[in-house]
This record gives sequence, structure tokens and C-alpha cells, in this order.
Amino acid sequence: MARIANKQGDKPVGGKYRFSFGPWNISEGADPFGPPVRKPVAFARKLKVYRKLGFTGVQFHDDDAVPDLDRISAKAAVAQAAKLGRILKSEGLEPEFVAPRLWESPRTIDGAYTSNDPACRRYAIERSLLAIDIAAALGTKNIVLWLAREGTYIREAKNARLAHDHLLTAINRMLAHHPDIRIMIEPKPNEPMDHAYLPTIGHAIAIAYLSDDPSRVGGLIETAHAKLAGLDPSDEMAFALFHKKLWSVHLNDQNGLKFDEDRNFGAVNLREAFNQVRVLDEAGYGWNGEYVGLDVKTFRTQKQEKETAHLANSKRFFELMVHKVRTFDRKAESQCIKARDYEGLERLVIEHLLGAD
Ligand code: XUL
Ligand code: MN
Repeated sequence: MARIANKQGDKPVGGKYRFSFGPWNISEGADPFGPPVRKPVAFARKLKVYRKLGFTGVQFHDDDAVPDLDRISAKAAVAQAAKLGRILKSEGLEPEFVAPRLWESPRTIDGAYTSNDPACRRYAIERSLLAIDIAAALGTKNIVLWLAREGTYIREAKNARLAHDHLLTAINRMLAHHPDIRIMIEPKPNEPMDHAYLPTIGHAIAIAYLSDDPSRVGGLIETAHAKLAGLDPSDEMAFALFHKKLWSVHLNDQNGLKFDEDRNFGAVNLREAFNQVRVLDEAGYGWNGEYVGLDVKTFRTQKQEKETAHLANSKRFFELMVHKVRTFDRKAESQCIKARDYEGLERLVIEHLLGAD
């Protein structure tokens, strides 16, 4: 029987939190309708931001770690990654994961692992194996798969059943390439595709169990992605935690069914943020080294001077929410639940969030 427990045994002691983000979270503000609105910040300067804001984990796409990846030899790429690993160490930072960027090459226009063109599928797998070598050289075992272009605009354009077989083949090839790496699938239901394959954590976990080594395939849940699927992010997280497969999170927020907004954590819906932290904290999230990733972006119209404030703000909102979760009157909560007094429970939660208790 699966039990909700953490490293400390049965007694919930709360989560243990370390924070991470990726270089893309200090953005230039470009969107599909216009040019960048802020000047680019060099990667070396971005690295200096981490410790200053209290972050210790760095998330990478493979070509964030090794630019121009498709134009250099695999040997040179690995050497560059090893050098970056040493720089990270000297800055007191840790690489959290590497994600193969399979959405910008001309060979991934129509999908990567699920492209109809076998040569493009081969490229996607080869690039993913190189991303694994880069991760190993950098010093992380974690590979994130955001399956950006695995899906369709025109449903008839692909055989969806076969596409899932291609996804499983790619996952198994990656598992076989390195005995220690673990794959975290980051589901997202749409954007850039009309419909993506593996749109929810349930889909991701189903394919994990079919893989050659289910113990090395898990998930990363992003708040906004769950909301885009019309689901409650805290329930999605609870489902993955129940399966012991929540190995990272991308906390942020999302105002309804629009483009992926990557808003500050808690800025749109405080109660949903409360429930995400509640679920994480109750399960002792972080005791196995999982990071709290904040996949947030500042506003397109934000001036350059404050271009990293959203990272500090989202981390602060998370920490304040941990306090809210830990000071919630659990005894009163139990009484309401026992008495089936859901109006009472609602009042308890909202008064607590409003600071009126
Ligand atoms: C895309 C997204 C990505 C992944 C990493 O919506 O969230 O930034 O987190 O590739
Ligand atoms: Mn993300």
C-alpha cells in the first residue's frame, strides 16, 4: 500500500526547498507579433543573478549549456559542458537538468520523435543522446522532455497510435544510452501545437510504466501547463507524488485559457497556489533533492532595470505561501471535514488567505 511519507518517516515535517530557474527566465520580451523589448543579457551575467536572488539550481536546454550545438563536434560539445560544470561549481551552483531543444531546428518543424520523416526522427534521438552526454559532463542525471512539437495541427497528418510508439522508442533509446540518467516528462497540452501528445501527467506516467526502466522515468509539472489542460495543478502534483514521480516542478501562474503566460507564482489565483504548496509540503517535497523551479517570465512591457524582479517575487510568494500552509488551522479543518461543513471549510481557507483569522 503506497503511503504518503517523506524522508523523516510517517510524520509530516514539511518540504525542504531549494530553488532553480533557466536562463530563458531572464527574457528579452519578444513575442510572435514584435521584436525584443529588452536588451539580451549575456549568460555569464545571468549566472551572477542566481545566488544574489537565493537560487542554487540552474536549468538548461542543451544549447543553453553549449551554444551552436548542431555546428560543433560531439567531443567539443562535451568538453564545453564539462568546462561549464566547473564554472557552476565555482559559483556555488548546481545544474538541475538538461532538456534537448527539439523545436528550433529545420529538422523538427513537423515534430521531432514523432516526425513522419524517419531522418528527422533519427536526428531527434541523436540530439537527445548528445543532450544526455552534455548533462553527464555538466554534472546532472536529470533530462527534461518538453515535447514541444510532438503533436498535430491537423489531426489526420499523423498516426497518433504510432506516434506514441515513436515516443516510447525515443525514451527507451535514452534510457539505454546512460545507466544513471532519469527522464522527467514535462507535459503541456498545446502551444506551439494545436494538440500535443502526452498532454497531462497521467499520460506521462502511463508511458513511464511502459518504458524499459519505469524507475527512471517520471515527471515535471508546470502550473500553467496543467491549467491549460483545464486541470487543477495541485491534483496533478498529488497524482505524480502518489506515484513517487514528481521529480521537479515549474511553478508559475496562468490567467485562463490563453497562450502560456508564465506569470508570477500565485499572482493569478492565490488559492490554487496555496493548494499546490499544501500538496508539496504535506508530501515532504524536496527531501530527495527535488528543486522548486520557477518557470516565470517578466511582463513584455517591463523595463530592463527590473528584469529579474519576477524571480525574486515568485520565490518570495512561494515562501510566504509555505508559511500560510504551515499556519493553517488543521484542527478546525478536520472538524469541518468531519461535520461535512464545507461552508465552514471554505470560510476557514479564505479567511486564512486574507489574514483574517
Ligand atoms: C515551455 C516550457 C519550457 C520547458 C523547458 O512551455 O515550459 O520552458 O520548461 O524546455
Ligand atoms: Mn516549463
